[in-house]
Amino acid sequence: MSTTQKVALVTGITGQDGSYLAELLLEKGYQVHGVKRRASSFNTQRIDHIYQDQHETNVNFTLHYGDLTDSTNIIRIIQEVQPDEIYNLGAMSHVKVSFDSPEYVANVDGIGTLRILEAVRILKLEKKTRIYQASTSELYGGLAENKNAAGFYDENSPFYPRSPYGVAKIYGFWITKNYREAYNIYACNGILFNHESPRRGETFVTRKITMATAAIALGKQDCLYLGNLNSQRDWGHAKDYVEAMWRILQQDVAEDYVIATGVTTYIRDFVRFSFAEAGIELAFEGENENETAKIVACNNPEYQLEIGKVVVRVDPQYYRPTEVDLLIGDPSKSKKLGWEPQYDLAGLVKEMVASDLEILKRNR
Ligand code: NAP
Ligand code: G4F
Repeated sequence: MSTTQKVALVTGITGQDGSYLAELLLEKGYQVHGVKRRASSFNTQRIDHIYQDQHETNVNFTLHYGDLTDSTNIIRIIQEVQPDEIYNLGAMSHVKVSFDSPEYVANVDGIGTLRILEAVRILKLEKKTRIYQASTSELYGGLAENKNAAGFYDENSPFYPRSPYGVAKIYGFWITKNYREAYNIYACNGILFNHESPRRGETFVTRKITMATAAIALGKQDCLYLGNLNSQRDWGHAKDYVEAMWRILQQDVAEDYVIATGVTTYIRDFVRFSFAEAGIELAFEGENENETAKIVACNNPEYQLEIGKVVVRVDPQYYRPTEVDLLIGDPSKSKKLGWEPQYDLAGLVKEMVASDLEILKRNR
Protein backbone atom coordinates (compact mmCIF):
# COMPACT_ATOMS: atom_id res chain seq x y z
CA MET A 1 0.00 0.00 0.00
CA SER A 2 1.40 3.42 -0.94
CA THR A 3 1.42 6.03 1.86
CA THR A 4 -1.02 8.25 -0.01
CA GLN A 5 -3.54 5.53 -0.82
CA LYS A 6 -6.97 6.48 0.53
CA VAL A 7 -8.95 4.00 2.60
CA ALA A 8 -12.74 3.76 2.34
CA LEU A 9 -15.19 1.80 4.45
CA VAL A 10 -18.55 1.01 2.84
CA THR A 11 -21.54 -0.30 4.78
CA GLY A 12 -24.14 -1.95 2.55
CA ILE A 13 -21.41 -3.09 0.15
CA THR A 14 -23.47 -6.13 -0.93
CA GLY A 15 -26.32 -3.86 -2.10
CA GLN A 16 -26.95 -2.20 -5.44
CA ASP A 17 -25.14 1.06 -4.64
CA GLY A 18 -22.41 -0.58 -2.55
CA SER A 19 -21.36 -2.75 -5.47
CA TYR A 20 -21.10 0.15 -7.95
CA LEU A 21 -19.36 2.34 -5.38
CA ALA A 22 -16.80 -0.37 -4.61
CA GLU A 23 -15.97 -0.61 -8.34
CA LEU A 24 -15.63 3.18 -8.60
CA LEU A 25 -13.39 3.51 -5.54
CA LEU A 26 -11.15 0.65 -6.67
CA GLU A 27 -10.82 2.32 -10.08
CA LYS A 28 -9.75 5.48 -8.26
CA GLY A 29 -7.02 3.60 -6.41
CA TYR A 30 -8.66 3.34 -2.99
CA GLN A 31 -8.23 0.51 -0.56
CA VAL A 32 -11.85 -0.57 -0.07
CA HIS A 33 -13.26 -2.25 3.03
CA GLY A 34 -16.86 -3.41 3.11
CA VAL A 35 -19.22 -4.51 5.87
CA LYS A 36 -21.28 -7.58 5.01
CA ARG A 37 -23.88 -9.33 7.15
CA ARG A 38 -23.64 -12.98 7.95
CA ALA A 39 -26.39 -14.81 6.04
CA SER A 40 -27.38 -18.46 5.80
CA SER A 41 -26.91 -18.37 2.04
CA PHE A 42 -24.59 -16.35 -0.21
CA ASN A 43 -25.36 -12.61 -0.24
CA THR A 44 -22.34 -11.34 -2.19
CA GLN A 45 -23.53 -11.91 -5.79
CA ARG A 46 -23.20 -8.22 -6.66
CA ILE A 47 -19.54 -8.06 -5.57
CA ASP A 48 -18.34 -11.59 -6.30
CA HIS A 49 -16.53 -10.38 -9.43
CA ILE A 50 -14.46 -8.01 -7.27
CA TYR A 51 -13.93 -10.49 -4.47
CA GLN A 52 -12.77 -13.24 -6.80
CA ASP A 53 -10.30 -10.82 -8.38
CA GLN A 54 -8.72 -10.41 -4.95
CA HIS A 55 -7.22 -13.88 -5.14
CA GLU A 56 -5.59 -13.00 -8.45
CA THR A 57 -4.48 -9.37 -8.30
CA ASN A 58 -6.73 -7.22 -6.15
CA VAL A 59 -5.33 -6.83 -2.67
CA ASN A 60 -7.29 -3.62 -2.16
CA PHE A 61 -10.63 -5.19 -1.29
CA THR A 62 -11.49 -6.61 2.14
CA LEU A 63 -14.82 -7.70 3.62
CA HIS A 64 -15.64 -7.61 7.33
CA TYR A 65 -18.58 -9.33 8.96
CA GLY A 66 -20.73 -6.74 10.68
CA ASP A 67 -24.14 -5.26 11.33
CA LEU A 68 -25.34 -1.71 11.88
CA THR A 69 -27.29 -2.85 14.94
CA ASP A 70 -24.05 -3.84 16.72
CA SER A 71 -22.12 -0.86 18.14
CA THR A 72 -19.10 -2.79 19.38
CA ASN A 73 -18.68 -4.43 16.01
CA ILE A 74 -18.90 -1.06 14.21
CA ILE A 75 -16.37 0.51 16.57
CA ARG A 76 -13.96 -2.41 16.14
CA ILE A 77 -14.15 -2.36 12.33
CA ILE A 78 -13.60 1.40 12.17
CA GLN A 79 -10.70 1.10 14.62
CA GLU A 80 -9.07 -1.61 12.48
CA VAL A 81 -9.67 0.09 9.14
CA GLN A 82 -8.93 3.74 10.15
CA PRO A 83 -10.88 4.96 7.11
CA ASP A 84 -10.40 8.30 5.38
CA GLU A 85 -13.97 8.02 4.10
CA ILE A 86 -17.01 6.11 5.34
CA TYR A 87 -19.99 5.59 3.04
CA ASN A 88 -22.96 4.55 5.19
CA LEU A 89 -25.15 2.79 2.62
CA GLY A 90 -26.35 -0.07 4.84
CA ALA A 91 -30.11 -0.01 5.41
CA MET A 92 -33.34 -1.92 5.28
CA SER A 93 -34.19 0.04 2.15
CA HIS A 94 -37.65 -1.23 1.13
CA VAL A 95 -40.40 1.31 1.89
CA LYS A 96 -43.31 -1.18 1.85
CA VAL A 97 -41.44 -3.69 4.05
CA SER A 98 -40.72 -0.93 6.57
CA PHE A 99 -44.42 -0.93 7.51
CA ASP A 100 -43.99 -4.59 8.56
CA SER A 101 -40.80 -4.13 10.61
CA PRO A 102 -40.79 -0.50 11.75
CA GLU A 103 -38.75 -1.03 14.93
CA TYR A 104 -36.00 -2.89 13.08
CA VAL A 105 -35.85 -0.14 10.45
CA ALA A 106 -35.56 2.53 13.14
CA ASN A 107 -32.67 0.58 14.66
CA VAL A 108 -30.72 0.00 11.42
CA ASP A 109 -31.54 3.06 9.31
CA GLY A 110 -31.83 5.58 12.16
CA ILE A 111 -29.68 4.51 15.11
CA GLY A 112 -27.25 2.70 12.79
CA THR A 113 -26.23 6.12 11.47
CA LEU A 114 -25.65 7.35 15.02
CA ARG A 115 -23.48 4.28 15.72
CA ILE A 116 -21.17 5.19 12.83
CA LEU A 117 -20.92 8.83 13.91
CA GLU A 118 -20.33 7.92 17.56
CA ALA A 119 -17.66 5.39 16.61
CA VAL A 120 -15.77 8.10 14.75
CA ARG A 121 -16.05 10.39 17.78
CA ILE A 122 -15.10 7.69 20.33
CA LEU A 123 -12.05 6.76 18.24
CA LYS A 124 -11.10 10.45 17.91
CA LEU A 125 -11.18 10.25 14.11
CA GLU A 126 -13.20 13.49 13.70
CA LYS A 127 -10.39 15.23 11.81
CA LYS A 128 -9.41 12.24 9.67
CA THR A 129 -12.63 10.53 8.62
CA ARG A 130 -15.25 11.94 6.24
CA ILE A 131 -18.73 10.43 6.35
CA TYR A 132 -21.35 10.08 3.61
CA GLN A 133 -24.89 9.36 4.81
CA ALA A 134 -27.34 7.76 2.36
CA SER A 135 -30.31 10.06 2.79
CA THR A 136 -33.31 9.86 0.54
CA SER A 137 -36.04 11.71 -1.35
CA GLU A 138 -38.49 9.69 0.80
CA LEU A 139 -37.83 12.43 3.41
CA TYR A 140 -40.01 14.83 1.38
CA GLY A 141 -43.00 12.49 1.38
CA GLY A 142 -44.26 13.84 -1.94
CA LEU A 143 -46.39 16.66 -0.50
CA ALA A 144 -47.26 18.98 -3.40
CA GLU A 145 -47.27 22.14 -1.24
CA ASN A 146 -43.66 21.53 -0.14
CA LYS A 147 -42.14 21.79 -3.62
CA ASN A 148 -40.19 24.96 -4.49
CA ALA A 149 -41.59 27.68 -6.76
CA ALA A 150 -40.22 25.87 -9.83
CA GLY A 151 -42.05 22.66 -8.83
CA PHE A 152 -39.11 20.61 -7.50
CA TYR A 153 -37.85 19.38 -4.13
CA ASP A 154 -34.52 20.95 -3.25
CA GLU A 155 -32.16 21.14 -0.26
CA ASN A 156 -34.45 23.68 1.46
CA SER A 157 -37.79 21.93 0.94
CA PRO A 158 -39.55 20.81 4.14
CA PHE A 159 -39.58 17.11 5.02
CA TYR A 160 -42.75 15.08 5.65
CA PRO A 161 -41.85 11.36 5.63
CA ARG A 162 -44.69 8.95 4.90
CA SER A 163 -43.30 5.57 6.03
CA PRO A 164 -41.35 4.05 8.93
CA TYR A 165 -38.42 3.96 6.48
CA GLY A 166 -38.71 7.69 5.81
CA VAL A 167 -39.07 8.46 9.52
CA ALA A 168 -35.96 6.39 10.37
CA LYS A 169 -34.00 8.08 7.57
CA ILE A 170 -34.99 11.52 8.85
CA TYR A 171 -33.22 10.68 12.10
CA GLY A 172 -30.16 9.64 10.07
CA PHE A 173 -30.31 12.94 8.16
CA TRP A 174 -30.53 15.17 11.24
CA ILE A 175 -28.01 13.28 13.38
CA THR A 176 -25.50 13.56 10.52
CA LYS A 177 -26.10 17.30 10.28
CA ASN A 178 -25.95 17.64 14.08
CA TYR A 179 -22.59 15.84 14.35
CA ARG A 180 -21.24 18.06 11.58
CA GLU A 181 -22.28 21.18 13.49
CA ALA A 182 -21.52 19.94 17.03
CA TYR A 183 -18.17 18.20 16.48
CA ASN A 184 -17.00 19.67 13.19
CA ILE A 185 -16.97 16.23 11.54
CA TYR A 186 -16.95 16.26 7.73
CA ALA A 187 -20.31 14.47 7.49
CA CYS A 188 -22.72 14.97 4.57
CA ASN A 189 -26.14 13.84 3.45
CA GLY A 190 -26.74 12.90 -0.14
CA ILE A 191 -30.50 13.27 -0.60
CA LEU A 192 -30.73 10.84 -3.46
CA PHE A 193 -33.83 10.36 -5.57
CA ASN A 194 -34.63 6.86 -6.86
CA HIS A 195 -31.82 5.21 -8.77
CA GLU A 196 -31.98 1.88 -10.49
CA SER A 197 -29.86 -0.53 -12.53
CA PRO A 198 -29.66 -4.17 -13.61
CA ARG A 199 -28.42 -4.80 -10.03
CA ARG A 200 -31.56 -3.32 -8.43
CA GLY A 201 -33.27 -5.58 -5.87
CA GLU A 202 -35.97 -7.67 -7.53
CA THR A 203 -38.86 -6.37 -5.40
CA PHE A 204 -38.40 -2.69 -6.26
CA VAL A 205 -40.85 -1.61 -8.91
CA THR A 206 -38.46 -0.96 -11.85
CA ARG A 207 -36.66 -4.29 -11.60
CA LYS A 208 -39.91 -6.14 -10.96
CA ILE A 209 -41.19 -4.62 -14.22
CA THR A 210 -38.07 -5.30 -16.33
CA MET A 211 -37.83 -8.87 -15.05
CA ALA A 212 -41.50 -9.47 -15.83
CA THR A 213 -41.09 -7.89 -19.26
CA ALA A 214 -38.35 -10.40 -20.05
CA ALA A 215 -40.25 -13.35 -18.55
CA ILE A 216 -43.50 -12.51 -20.36
CA ALA A 217 -41.67 -11.92 -23.66
CA LEU A 218 -40.00 -15.33 -23.39
CA GLY A 219 -43.23 -17.09 -22.40
CA LYS A 220 -42.13 -17.80 -18.80
CA GLN A 221 -44.74 -15.61 -17.05
CA ASP A 222 -48.37 -14.81 -17.85
CA CYS A 223 -49.05 -11.59 -16.04
CA LEU A 224 -47.33 -8.86 -13.97
CA TYR A 225 -49.20 -7.77 -10.82
CA LEU A 226 -48.40 -4.28 -9.54
CA GLY A 227 -49.72 -1.82 -6.95
CA ASN A 228 -50.18 1.92 -7.44
CA LEU A 229 -49.58 2.81 -11.11
CA ASN A 230 -50.34 6.49 -10.51
CA SER A 231 -47.30 7.42 -8.45
CA GLN A 232 -44.39 9.22 -10.11
CA ARG A 233 -40.67 8.86 -9.53
CA ASP A 234 -37.51 10.72 -10.55
CA TRP A 235 -35.39 7.79 -11.73
CA GLY A 236 -31.64 7.87 -12.41
CA HIS A 237 -28.94 5.22 -12.83
CA ALA A 238 -27.11 3.92 -9.72
CA LYS A 239 -23.79 4.04 -11.54
CA ASP A 240 -24.15 7.80 -11.99
CA TYR A 241 -25.35 8.30 -8.42
CA VAL A 242 -22.38 6.61 -6.72
CA GLU A 243 -20.13 9.04 -8.60
CA ALA A 244 -22.10 11.88 -6.95
CA MET A 245 -21.60 10.25 -3.50
CA TRP A 246 -17.85 10.24 -4.02
CA ARG A 247 -17.84 13.86 -5.22
CA ILE A 248 -19.81 14.97 -2.16
CA LEU A 249 -16.91 13.81 0.04
CA GLN A 250 -14.23 15.56 -2.08
CA GLN A 251 -15.40 19.17 -1.49
CA ASP A 252 -13.65 21.76 0.69
CA VAL A 253 -16.72 22.24 2.87
CA ALA A 254 -19.12 19.54 4.07
CA GLU A 255 -22.66 20.15 2.80
CA ASP A 256 -25.84 18.25 1.92
CA TYR A 257 -26.86 17.76 -1.71
CA VAL A 258 -29.94 16.67 -3.67
CA ILE A 259 -29.00 14.18 -6.41
CA ALA A 260 -31.74 13.80 -9.01
CA THR A 261 -32.48 14.04 -12.73
CA GLY A 262 -35.26 16.66 -12.54
CA VAL A 263 -37.58 14.46 -14.62
CA THR A 264 -40.48 12.46 -13.18
CA THR A 265 -42.36 9.55 -14.74
CA TYR A 266 -45.49 7.57 -13.89
CA ILE A 267 -45.05 3.91 -12.91
CA ARG A 268 -47.52 3.12 -15.72
CA ASP A 269 -45.19 4.78 -18.24
CA PHE A 270 -42.17 2.85 -16.96
CA VAL A 271 -44.20 -0.33 -17.67
CA ARG A 272 -44.97 0.93 -21.18
CA PHE A 273 -41.30 1.82 -21.88
CA SER A 274 -40.06 -1.50 -20.51
CA PHE A 275 -42.35 -3.62 -22.69
CA ALA A 276 -41.64 -1.37 -25.72
CA GLU A 277 -37.94 -2.14 -25.21
CA ALA A 278 -38.80 -5.82 -25.78
CA GLY A 279 -40.86 -4.92 -28.89
CA ILE A 280 -44.23 -5.22 -27.12
CA GLU A 281 -46.74 -2.38 -27.31
CA LEU A 282 -49.27 -2.14 -24.47
CA ALA A 283 -52.60 -0.31 -24.08
CA PHE A 284 -53.89 0.48 -20.59
CA GLU A 285 -57.59 0.62 -19.72
CA GLY A 286 -59.72 0.82 -16.57
CA GLU A 287 -58.96 2.56 -13.29
CA ASN A 288 -57.48 1.78 -9.89
CA GLU A 289 -57.86 -1.93 -8.96
CA ASN A 290 -59.53 -2.59 -12.33
CA GLU A 291 -56.77 -1.16 -14.48
CA THR A 292 -55.15 -3.60 -16.90
CA ALA A 293 -52.74 -3.48 -19.83
CA LYS A 294 -53.09 -5.66 -22.91
CA ILE A 295 -50.79 -6.34 -25.84
CA VAL A 296 -51.71 -4.36 -28.97
CA ALA A 297 -48.61 -5.15 -31.06
CA CYS A 298 -45.58 -7.43 -30.85
CA ASN A 299 -42.66 -6.66 -33.11
CA ASN A 300 -39.89 -8.92 -31.93
CA PRO A 301 -38.83 -11.64 -34.39
CA GLU A 302 -37.66 -13.86 -31.49
CA TYR A 303 -41.14 -14.24 -29.96
CA GLN A 304 -44.74 -13.66 -30.96
CA LEU A 305 -47.30 -12.97 -28.24
CA GLU A 306 -51.07 -13.10 -28.55
CA ILE A 307 -52.57 -9.69 -29.40
CA GLY A 308 -55.20 -8.71 -26.82
CA LYS A 309 -53.66 -10.79 -24.02
CA VAL A 310 -53.78 -8.98 -20.66
CA VAL A 311 -50.24 -8.90 -19.21
CA VAL A 312 -50.51 -6.31 -16.42
CA ARG A 313 -53.05 -6.22 -13.59
CA VAL A 314 -53.32 -4.33 -10.30
CA ASP A 315 -53.14 -6.23 -7.02
CA PRO A 316 -54.02 -3.98 -4.03
CA GLN A 317 -51.75 -6.05 -1.76
CA TYR A 318 -48.92 -3.89 -3.15
CA TYR A 319 -50.58 -0.63 -2.04
CA ARG A 320 -48.92 1.13 0.91
CA PRO A 321 -50.75 2.42 4.01
CA THR A 322 -49.43 5.88 3.13
CA GLU A 323 -48.05 6.56 -0.33
CA VAL A 324 -45.53 9.07 -1.67
CA ASP A 325 -47.37 10.18 -4.80
CA LEU A 326 -44.78 12.28 -6.58
CA LEU A 327 -41.02 12.78 -6.40
CA ILE A 328 -39.05 15.19 -8.55
CA GLY A 329 -35.68 16.62 -7.50
CA ASP A 330 -33.92 19.87 -8.31
CA PRO A 331 -30.36 18.93 -9.33
CA SER A 332 -29.13 22.59 -9.49
CA LYS A 333 -26.85 22.44 -6.44
CA SER A 334 -25.28 19.15 -7.58
CA LYS A 335 -23.81 21.02 -10.56
CA LYS A 336 -21.37 22.58 -8.05
CA LEU A 337 -19.94 19.06 -7.70
CA GLY A 338 -19.21 18.95 -11.42
CA TRP A 339 -21.64 16.02 -11.55
CA GLU A 340 -23.49 15.16 -14.75
CA PRO A 341 -25.46 11.93 -15.15
CA GLN A 342 -24.49 9.82 -18.16
CA TYR A 343 -27.80 7.94 -18.39
CA ASP A 344 -31.32 9.16 -19.16
CA LEU A 345 -34.44 7.11 -18.44
CA ALA A 346 -34.47 5.57 -21.94
CA GLY A 347 -30.85 4.39 -21.49
CA LEU A 348 -31.64 3.01 -18.05
CA VAL A 349 -34.69 1.03 -19.24
CA LYS A 350 -32.80 -0.27 -22.25
CA GLU A 351 -29.94 -1.58 -20.09
CA MET A 352 -32.25 -3.15 -17.49
CA VAL A 353 -34.47 -4.95 -20.03
CA ALA A 354 -31.48 -6.17 -22.07
CA SER A 355 -29.87 -7.53 -18.90
CA ASP A 356 -33.01 -9.35 -17.74
CA LEU A 357 -33.61 -10.83 -21.20
CA GLU A 358 -30.02 -12.03 -21.25
CA ILE A 359 -30.30 -13.58 -17.75
CA LEU A 360 -33.47 -15.48 -18.67
CA LYS A 361 -32.12 -16.65 -22.02
CA ARG A 362 -28.96 -17.91 -20.31
CA ASN A 363 -31.05 -19.92 -17.85
CA ARG A 364 -33.38 -21.30 -20.52
P1 NAP B 1 -29.97 -2.19 -1.15
O1 NAP B 1 -29.64 -2.74 -2.49
O2 NAP B 1 -31.22 -2.64 -0.46
O3 NAP B 1 -28.72 -2.47 -0.19
C1 NAP B 1 -28.79 -2.28 1.19
C2 NAP B 1 -27.52 -2.79 1.81
O4 NAP B 1 -27.62 -2.62 3.24
C3 NAP B 1 -27.26 -4.28 1.58
O5 NAP B 1 -25.87 -4.48 1.43
C4 NAP B 1 -27.73 -4.92 2.88
O6 NAP B 1 -27.13 -6.15 3.16
C5 NAP B 1 -27.27 -3.85 3.86
N1 NAP B 1 -27.90 -3.97 5.17
C6 NAP B 1 -29.21 -4.17 5.44
N2 NAP B 1 -29.41 -4.25 6.77
C7 NAP B 1 -28.19 -4.10 7.36
C8 NAP B 1 -27.73 -4.12 8.69
N3 NAP B 1 -28.57 -4.34 9.71
N4 NAP B 1 -26.41 -3.94 8.92
C9 NAP B 1 -25.55 -3.75 7.90
N5 NAP B 1 -25.92 -3.73 6.59
C10 NAP B 1 -27.24 -3.91 6.34
O7 NAP B 1 -30.06 -0.58 -1.21
P2 NAP B 1 -29.43 0.43 -2.27
O8 NAP B 1 -30.45 0.68 -3.32
O9 NAP B 1 -28.08 -0.02 -2.64
O10 NAP B 1 -29.35 1.76 -1.40
C11 NAP B 1 -28.17 2.09 -0.65
C12 NAP B 1 -28.53 3.11 0.42
O11 NAP B 1 -29.08 4.28 -0.19
C13 NAP B 1 -29.58 2.65 1.41
O12 NAP B 1 -29.28 3.23 2.65
C14 NAP B 1 -30.88 3.24 0.87
O13 NAP B 1 -31.81 3.41 1.92
C15 NAP B 1 -30.37 4.55 0.31
N6 NAP B 1 -31.13 5.11 -0.81
C16 NAP B 1 -31.37 4.35 -1.92
C17 NAP B 1 -32.02 4.93 -3.00
C18 NAP B 1 -32.31 4.14 -4.25
O14 NAP B 1 -33.15 4.59 -5.05
N7 NAP B 1 -31.63 3.02 -4.48
C19 NAP B 1 -32.41 6.28 -2.95
C20 NAP B 1 -32.11 7.02 -1.81
C21 NAP B 1 -31.45 6.44 -0.76
P3 NAP B 1 -27.73 -7.55 2.56
O15 NAP B 1 -27.21 -7.62 1.15
O16 NAP B 1 -27.15 -8.57 3.47
O17 NAP B 1 -29.21 -7.44 2.63
O1 G4F C 1 -39.60 0.88 -6.38
P1 G4F C 1 -40.22 1.26 -5.09
O2 G4F C 1 -40.46 0.20 -4.10
O3 G4F C 1 -39.35 2.45 -4.52
P2 G4F C 1 -39.65 3.62 -3.45
O4 G4F C 1 -40.75 3.26 -2.53
O5 G4F C 1 -39.78 4.90 -4.22
O6 G4F C 1 -38.29 3.62 -2.60
C1 G4F C 1 -37.02 3.56 -3.25
O7 G4F C 1 -36.57 4.87 -3.51
C2 G4F C 1 -36.33 5.68 -2.34
C3 G4F C 1 -35.87 7.06 -2.83
O8 G4F C 1 -36.98 7.86 -3.10
C4 G4F C 1 -35.27 5.01 -1.50
F1 G4F C 1 -34.99 5.77 -0.40
C5 G4F C 1 -35.76 3.64 -1.06
O9 G4F C 1 -34.73 2.99 -0.32
C6 G4F C 1 -36.07 2.80 -2.32
O10 G4F C 1 -34.87 2.56 -2.99
O11 G4F C 1 -41.66 1.95 -5.39
C7 G4F C 1 -41.79 3.05 -6.27
C8 G4F C 1 -43.27 3.32 -6.50
C9 G4F C 1 -44.11 3.46 -5.22
O12 G4F C 1 -44.99 4.55 -5.38
C10 G4F C 1 -44.90 2.15 -5.16
O13 G4F C 1 -46.16 2.26 -4.50
O14 G4F C 1 -43.83 2.22 -7.21
C11 G4F C 1 -45.08 1.90 -6.64
N1 G4F C 1 -45.39 0.49 -6.96
C12 G4F C 1 -46.44 0.08 -7.70
N2 G4F C 1 -46.46 -1.25 -7.76
C13 G4F C 1 -44.72 -0.58 -6.54
C14 G4F C 1 -45.40 -1.70 -7.05
N3 G4F C 1 -43.59 -0.72 -5.79
C15 G4F C 1 -43.13 -1.97 -5.55
N4 G4F C 1 -42.00 -2.12 -4.85
N5 G4F C 1 -43.79 -3.10 -6.02
C16 G4F C 1 -44.92 -3.01 -6.77
O15 G4F C 1 -45.50 -4.01 -7.18
